[in-house]
Amino acid sequence: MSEFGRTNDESYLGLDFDTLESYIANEQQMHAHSRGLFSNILRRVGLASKIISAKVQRAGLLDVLGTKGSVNVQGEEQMKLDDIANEVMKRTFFWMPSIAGIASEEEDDFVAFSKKEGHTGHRYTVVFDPLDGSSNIDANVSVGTIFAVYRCLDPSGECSLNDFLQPGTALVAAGYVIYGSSTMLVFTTGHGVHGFTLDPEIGEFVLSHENLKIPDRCKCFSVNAANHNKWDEGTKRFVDYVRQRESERYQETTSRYIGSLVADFHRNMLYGGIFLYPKDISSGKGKLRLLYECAPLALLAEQAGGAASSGDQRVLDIVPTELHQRIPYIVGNKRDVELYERMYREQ
Ligand code: AHM
Repeated sequence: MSEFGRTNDESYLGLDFDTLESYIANEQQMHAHSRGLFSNILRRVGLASKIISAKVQRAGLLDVLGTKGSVNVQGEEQMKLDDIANEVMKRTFFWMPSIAGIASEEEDDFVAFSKKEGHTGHRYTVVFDPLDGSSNIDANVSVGTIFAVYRCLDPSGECSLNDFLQPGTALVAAGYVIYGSSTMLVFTTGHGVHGFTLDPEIGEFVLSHENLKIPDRCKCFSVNAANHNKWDEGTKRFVDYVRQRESERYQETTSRYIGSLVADFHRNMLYGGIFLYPKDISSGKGKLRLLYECAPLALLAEQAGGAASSGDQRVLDIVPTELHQRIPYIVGNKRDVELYERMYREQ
């Protein structure tokens, strides 16, 4: 019983906790000069993720699992869940006067929004992968949404490609939503990483992980081992070194790979570990996209005390040359990422 004569459960229901909304309000009060932009972006992302989460959970029932263009029993054309999530995210930001445009994994080109009448404030662009890992969805595997925010280079000008082709060091916010056994929103605005879990009973995101830090141990080792013969010698050496489990650091390491980036990243953030998607030596390219997958998660990793690298460069320093650019991606504990970089350089 608490001092109010309630059980712990009742205490939880008795508002002794922070919701996304109360957290945002507190943060805004603490920063007197805040114009509330991030507050609004986070509110909107919170709302969008509730909509996407509901769609993901009802995917089988809603009959949206088919591929685009396929027809359901009523003879209606089905929309892929990726496309639904993309529309939700696009419309989320379209209504915000401060957002100049978006770039999405599901759009060939960036989408510029027309200026809202009377809006004279600063303008931002948002990049996102609306439903990462969606090829796994038929098997009920966790999927996620990744997002990040850049400041427009010329706030009073038209939204252009260059507003998106900025390095991760220019990011002003980044985050992801994981649709798993529960739905969680995890984000950073450059002051630590905070995680909110959606309580379906009350329909609110509740602060569950304040100031997340990646534990300094390599519990989880995540790589698609079937690609072994496509890797460069440095990657092979690193992977073999970890798998031998001779060094003290890797004696308790276990192999974990879901094949859904947000889920792999989220687990490693909580347990400690390293995720690798190295380049394929025949194409010389990685698989994952710099702008809306690698850079946002790299900012979160660094804010949580970790690191992210392409092997020879810090991911946040890479200046994109195209919207859908792919890079080799190694992210996780700083010590493990640094060891990978050393072996990559020495090959
Ligand atoms: P996609 O853009 O085709 O959805 O691929 C992205 C996904 C990531 O979520 C995941 O980390 C990776 O592809 C897994 O790739 P693989 O199946 O080659 O291991």
